[in-house]
Amino acid sequence: MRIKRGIAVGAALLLCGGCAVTNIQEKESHTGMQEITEVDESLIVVGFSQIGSESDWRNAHTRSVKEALTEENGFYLIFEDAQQKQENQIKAVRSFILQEVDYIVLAPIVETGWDAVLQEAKDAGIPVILDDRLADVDEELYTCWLGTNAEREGGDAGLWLADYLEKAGRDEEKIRIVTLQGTTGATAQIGRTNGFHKVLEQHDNWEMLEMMDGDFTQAKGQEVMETLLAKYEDIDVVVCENDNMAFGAVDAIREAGRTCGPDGDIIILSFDAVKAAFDAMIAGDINAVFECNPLHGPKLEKILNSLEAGETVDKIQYMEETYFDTTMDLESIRETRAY
Ligand code: GYE
Repeated sequence: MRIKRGIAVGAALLLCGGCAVTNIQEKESHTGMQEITEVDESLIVVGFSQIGSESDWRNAHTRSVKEALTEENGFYLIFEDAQQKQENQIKAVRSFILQEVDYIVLAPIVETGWDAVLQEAKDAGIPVILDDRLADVDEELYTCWLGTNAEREGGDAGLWLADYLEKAGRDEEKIRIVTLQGTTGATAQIGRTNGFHKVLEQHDNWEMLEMMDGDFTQAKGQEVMETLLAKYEDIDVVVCENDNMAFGAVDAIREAGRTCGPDGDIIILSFDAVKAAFDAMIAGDINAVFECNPLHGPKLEKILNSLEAGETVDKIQYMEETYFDTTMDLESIRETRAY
């Protein structure tokens, strides 16, 4: 167990005198005073830099991690929400290093820009677990990564579309597609775009009219869809790189007096499969959703316990995922969804 150095520790040591607590967490309070938190030495201290709360998926992910890394389970979790800003994540990681946490869990908003701060964590001897999205760094700089196979998800969406169009007798027809992309440079954006494009390239009659960044949020998804609807008269398919952008797209389509879903003019494909996406499929607004499982907490807990026991863990760990469309019994599946 590490002990913080510096002024704060001086104060903390005076505070706890000869007590058994040896791990001390400290942060600036709103008054500018330093708050000292005494952490039981048996707990594993984890600093988690979360991206933000941009989507239903993200909120489910946060809940899952918080529910797993509890004191009852042997953890002391320091949670930092970066409000969708990489600079806040870098600050959070640096503060975790200063606090001498046992492990850092980082969900990197985009893949680039992490070399320096992850090198600092390595130099401090703190293992880093990348969670959800990848960082484009030397693989020596992180212990392992847990997340989704976004490229496979994108490919599955493309294959589903090909099959759907064929069954509808539209496999020779010109198909005009637009994409509402996730945050540019994020693993989920890169993977889903690339995976879908691999299928698109095999279909000469499919045309990608335009791809626009909707930042994984409902508001931006709606705004971007409004722009695309004003620009292109004929749109056959909208690929939404997450559910919340799909909800925004559906609103924009409705407001423009257009229709979507299995009985409408525009096919909507989405990713995540949060509960509200089941409602949208049941309502006939979205055609198919490619699942991305946010319940990382239990797997993360397992990884941390293995590392703590000195075991090696798989460098790359994928979540299990499937897809759902309106031909399925969505009402009963929805009942079993945890998010
Ligand atoms: O699909 C989206 C979220 O990185 C897989 O981020 C994650 C994505 C998820 O905001 O809803």
